[in-house]
Formats: sequence, C-alpha cells, structure tokens
Amino acid sequence: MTEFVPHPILDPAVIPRGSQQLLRELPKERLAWMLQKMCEIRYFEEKAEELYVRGLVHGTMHLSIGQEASSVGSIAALRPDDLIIHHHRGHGHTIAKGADLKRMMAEFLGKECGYCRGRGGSMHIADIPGGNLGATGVVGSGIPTAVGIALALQMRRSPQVLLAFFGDGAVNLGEFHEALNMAAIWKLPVVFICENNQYGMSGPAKVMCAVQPLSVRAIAYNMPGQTVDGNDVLAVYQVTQAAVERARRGEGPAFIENYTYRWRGHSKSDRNVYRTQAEIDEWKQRCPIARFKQLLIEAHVLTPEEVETIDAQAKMAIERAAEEALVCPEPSPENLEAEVYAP
Ligand SMILES: Cc1ncc(C[n+]2csc(CCOP(=O)(O)OP(=O)(O)O)c2C)c(N)n1
Repeated sequence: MTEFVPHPILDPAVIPRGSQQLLRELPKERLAWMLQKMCEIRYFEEKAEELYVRGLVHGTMHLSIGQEASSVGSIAALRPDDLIIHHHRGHGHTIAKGADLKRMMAEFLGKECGYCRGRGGSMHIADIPGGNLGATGVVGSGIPTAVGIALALQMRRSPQVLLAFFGDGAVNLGEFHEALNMAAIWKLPVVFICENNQYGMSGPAKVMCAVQPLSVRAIAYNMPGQTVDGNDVLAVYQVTQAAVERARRGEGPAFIENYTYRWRGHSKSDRNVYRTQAEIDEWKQRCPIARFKQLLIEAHVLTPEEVETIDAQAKMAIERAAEEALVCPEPSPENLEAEVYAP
C-alpha cells in the first residue's frame, strides 16, 4: 500500500513574504496610502468599541483588529471600479474600499446620515457607488452571491474583477464548494479570499477543517490556491494582484487564504475562554501595522516623522468622523420603513 503523505501544514517557509522589490516598485504614495488605511481601520474599530462600551452602538459588532493587512493588501490590488462582497467582520474591507468615515460611523450609531440611514448597523454596510456590494451576517452567504455577480460581469464583458471575502468558518459549508466549482467551470472573474483568523466563534480552524492549509482546497476546483502571511500587507498585495490580473485576463478564479489572527473576541459577547492570553499576546507581537511601519522606515521609503504624521492624521480623521456622526439626526419613526424594502 502506498504510504499516506499528508500535505505539509502551514509552514512560514512556504508562505510568500512581501518582497523588498515591491518597496522599490510601488510609488511612495501608494505605500503611504496602505499605511494610512491600516491606521484608519485600527483607530476606527477602537473608537467604535469605545462608543459601544458607552452604550451608543446597538446590537453587536465584530472587530477585525489585527487583520488590517488582509483587508488593505487585498483591496490595494484592485482598480477603483473593481468590486468587493464581504461578511460580518467587514469594517476593514469597507474602509479600504474608500468608505466615507463619517457615514460609516453614523451607521454604527443608527443615525439618518449613515450608509443605510442607520437601518443596517455594523454588519450591513454597502457602498454601491464605491464598489462595495455589501456585507452579510449569514456566514458563507456572500460566496454563491459572488458567483452570480461574477457571472453578470462575464456576460457583460466587463473588465471588472470581484473579491469575495469570508472567514475560515465558511469553508466547511456546502455552498462554498458549490460556488468554487461553478466559478471554476465558467472561469469567472472572482477571487475568493478566506481570512483565516484561526477561529470560527470558538471553533479552531485547525480542528474544524480536515485539511491544512485551507488553500489546498483549491486543487479540488482546478484553480490556483495560495496561503499567504495575512499580517504582511505587501505579501497579501502581491498574491492578490497576481490572482486579480489572472481573473481579469479571463483565466478564471483563484482561492487565497490570508493567515492572520483576530485580537478581540468573536463579537462583543465573547469572553475568550477557548484560547489563552499568551496566544493573543504572541500574535500582538506580530502587529501588521507596527511591522509595516518598521519596513517602510528601514527601506527609507518614509521617515519616522512621515510615518507618525500618517498615523496621527488617521487618528484625527476618526475622531472627526465620530464627532460629526454623533451630532447627525436620529431617523424619524415616521419613515423608518423607507429604504428597508425595495419599492
Ligand atoms: C449560516 C450561519 N450559521 C451560523 C451563524 C452564527 N455565526 C456568526 S459568525 C460565526 C463564525 C464565523 O466564523 P468565520 O467564518 O471564521 O469568520 P470570523 O468570525 O472568524 O471572522 C457563526 C458560526 C451565522 N451567522 N450564519
């Protein structure tokens, strides 16, 4: 009998690293934009958390603190008119895709000037003109929807590409497999991005998934698959860009696994009993923002002063967005149903 050889489990040696070459090739402004967006996401979520604790944000919310490089590196590979569809942990995607920070914060606060006029909240922000086709709280449901959107793009002969984001908890759903198969046979212009933050609520991906790394599953659908260090913004950019351009050439979908970690609990009601503080602290040492700042300074792309200016401006932009959102009007009870249902 042939000896069974398991696929090698995630080994940092086989994960692409953001190349020094990219630091030289990408315009300084583009690299500065990546840092700016990562800082905005971090400060936005910290602010949202503060407002939640003060009782000003209703419902729940899912923070992606620690995962900023995954959102920004992926979306940096898109053209402005490309599209995204994403999931409940989606604040980072929304900000990276260019959302207005005040309208976003207003949505969290249930205000009339929010993206969904305060009707949707943290999990349902869509910005159609900005190419953000929305998030959904139903795990995995964006994946088949992505196939439908990508089919529409193909039928219209559009040059646009769609990124479909989801978590590791979504890859064991039947619709994930059905969708990847269909996208592959029709060579649709979609890139599937699994943000493996290592837990689906309290379930560790290493225990819940029969195969590691998750990108191995791409083999079953005859599409390229790649696991990438999801805390390395340039590595994420590099891999996504290759997949996006391949999709744009009509060569079909790809499956990327951004291996990362969420610092906060699953949602606001999580007491973190399924993991240790030591593990969380260890991942905080791999902070994607601190790491990118250091890289930019060491490569002499930005001075330490320029880095700190970008950071401070991001913080100020969030403070301003929150202040302005807090004074936006509340929705009126008379028109609460407006724009909830299609006319
Ligand atoms: C179909 C469905 N099943 C269960 C849930 C409850 N639920 C919400 S988030 C979540 C875990 C999702 O984990 P993952 O996909 O890894 O994303 P993450 O939260 O880690 O970003 C679950 C089970 C849901 N919202 N939808």
